[in-house]
Amino acid sequence: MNDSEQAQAPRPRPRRSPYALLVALVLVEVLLGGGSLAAAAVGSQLQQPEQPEGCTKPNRTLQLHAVELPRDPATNQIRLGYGFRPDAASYPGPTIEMSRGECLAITLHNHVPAATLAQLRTDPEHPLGVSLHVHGVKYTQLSDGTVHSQSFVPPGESRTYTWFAKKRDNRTGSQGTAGYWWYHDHVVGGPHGTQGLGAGLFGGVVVRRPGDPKPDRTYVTAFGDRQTINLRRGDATDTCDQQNPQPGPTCLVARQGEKVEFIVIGIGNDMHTFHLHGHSWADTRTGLIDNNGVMADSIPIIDNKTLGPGDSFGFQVTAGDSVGPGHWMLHCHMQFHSDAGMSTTVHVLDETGAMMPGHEPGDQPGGQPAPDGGGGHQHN
Ligand SMILES: [Cu+2]
Repeated sequence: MNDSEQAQAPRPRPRRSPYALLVALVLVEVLLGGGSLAAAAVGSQLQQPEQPEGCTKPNRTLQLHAVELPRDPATNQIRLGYGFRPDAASYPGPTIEMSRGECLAITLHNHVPAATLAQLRTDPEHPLGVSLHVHGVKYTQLSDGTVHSQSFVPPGESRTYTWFAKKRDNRTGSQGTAGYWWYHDHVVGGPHGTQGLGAGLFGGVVVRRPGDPKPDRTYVTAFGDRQTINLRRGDATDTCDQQNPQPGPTCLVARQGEKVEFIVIGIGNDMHTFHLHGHSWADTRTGLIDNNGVMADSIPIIDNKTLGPGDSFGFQVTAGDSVGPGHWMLHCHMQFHSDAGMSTTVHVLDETGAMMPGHEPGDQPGGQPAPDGGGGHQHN
């Protein structure tokens, strides 16, 4: 039969589809009191495992709070943060440290007002809530932190997420989870949490193996859109008090000789290159060479690393190693990004804790308020 014949032929009677037949069968089954097929279909959704394979029961619990913070003074954008306490929320949120083999139950409490979440919503049909989505460690779909899996937290409610820092298993080929990762919202504003991320709901994760060196302090630097480090740029990236510097998201400070750990995260839409002055590290899982200290030429030693959206890496350096105290720049090495203010300073204090002269607030380049208030993507 060719096309024209088909067009003129009487249309065959529609056949009952196999789906319709299935539905009818289920209906009959349910009406007769069996209902086993329907129950199985519902049950498969309800009976998802809460813990990933290898974790029978969480061996640690943590409380995490999502709150609204004061708006960004430069752009008036909404700011949200995670914190171990509601009054200690920040962006980036607190670094979540895990030991290899550990199974962690994190209860997320959503204190962000519904009205704020509604303002960030891009589609009026999208549900209001926040979530916790993690990279690198193991979790089941119930801890995915997404809308489609219903694993988010409506305003005023709480939900527990289970993360497992699985150990490497050479027998099965499971690669393990040690290293540097990150967590973030995946729900605010839309199904990818773009507005939640842009408002500040992200933080670093590190999984340590037995024997991994512990740092004296850890800093997270998230490189994002509009030439921002931790959603700030220029002077706003560095608010260190020169006389009494207090470590925090906008004051990267360490004493000479301290082990300082950096967790570097790419958020948003742009590519970046992370560069730290005066310090270098091995391009490995931890930034260290663990081959009994034997230097292997096959492992690159770097001081600059390309970072795409969603990427994370980390490393430890000895502050001021071979170079002494000072004001060491940390910046994106895409030149127009650093010129626009994507730059901050790591202050290495001397052994007495004093800051070297030669750095005044306002020394950062750029620092003009980012003109785009809507989380868009632009170069300027
Ligand atoms: Cu950049």
